[in-house]
Amino acid sequence: MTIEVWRGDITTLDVDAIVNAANSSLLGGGGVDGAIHRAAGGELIHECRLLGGCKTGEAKITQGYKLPAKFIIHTVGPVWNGGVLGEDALLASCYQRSLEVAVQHRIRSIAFPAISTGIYGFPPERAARIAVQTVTAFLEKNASLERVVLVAFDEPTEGLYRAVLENCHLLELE
Ligand code: AR6
Repeated sequence: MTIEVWRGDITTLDVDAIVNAANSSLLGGGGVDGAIHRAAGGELIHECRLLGGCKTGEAKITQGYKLPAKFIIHTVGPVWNGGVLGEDALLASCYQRSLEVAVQHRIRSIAFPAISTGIYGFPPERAARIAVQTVTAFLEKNASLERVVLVAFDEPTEGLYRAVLENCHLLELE
């Protein structure tokens, strides 16, 4: 199985689950979080209120409501602080925990936004490497996932993902 890269609005994707780059309140916000809440409709916030928030690096699941996706996995990325507060490990944990929650719910296809690289200020290339490494390592040990899509909202992010994935393949060949 290979990781796919796709550019566009994650809320339109017909996959079992999309991942939301949320904040610890899980009560909505800007960026992709705002887009997901708008597209899913008002019922989502009611279910989110029952979850009691979410810690950075953790993940919680809800229904997808009006989205094509059946589920939303809400994860909370780290705010970039120069890299001295364990941001790399926390971002890796977002991908890892989201994938674990997906497998627990028998999800076979999942799409991720570029967690933390917007409002939370994580350097995009560093984030792309962590995303690809963490997803690749997870897929090597879990056969139940059939499709993982890394969603880029803009062209530079798409280019970063493609370059990082290309490097992975080159490393494998060495
Ligand atoms: N589809 C796919 N990707 C998107 C979309 C979309 N519709 N909209 C934005 N992106 P951000 P963060 C990309 O800021 O950095 C919220 O207020 C965007 O270009 O959404 O983790 C939360 O409530 C960027 O590449 O999330 C938190 O408070 C990526 O999604 C805070 O922002 C992540 O950008 C989380 O900040």
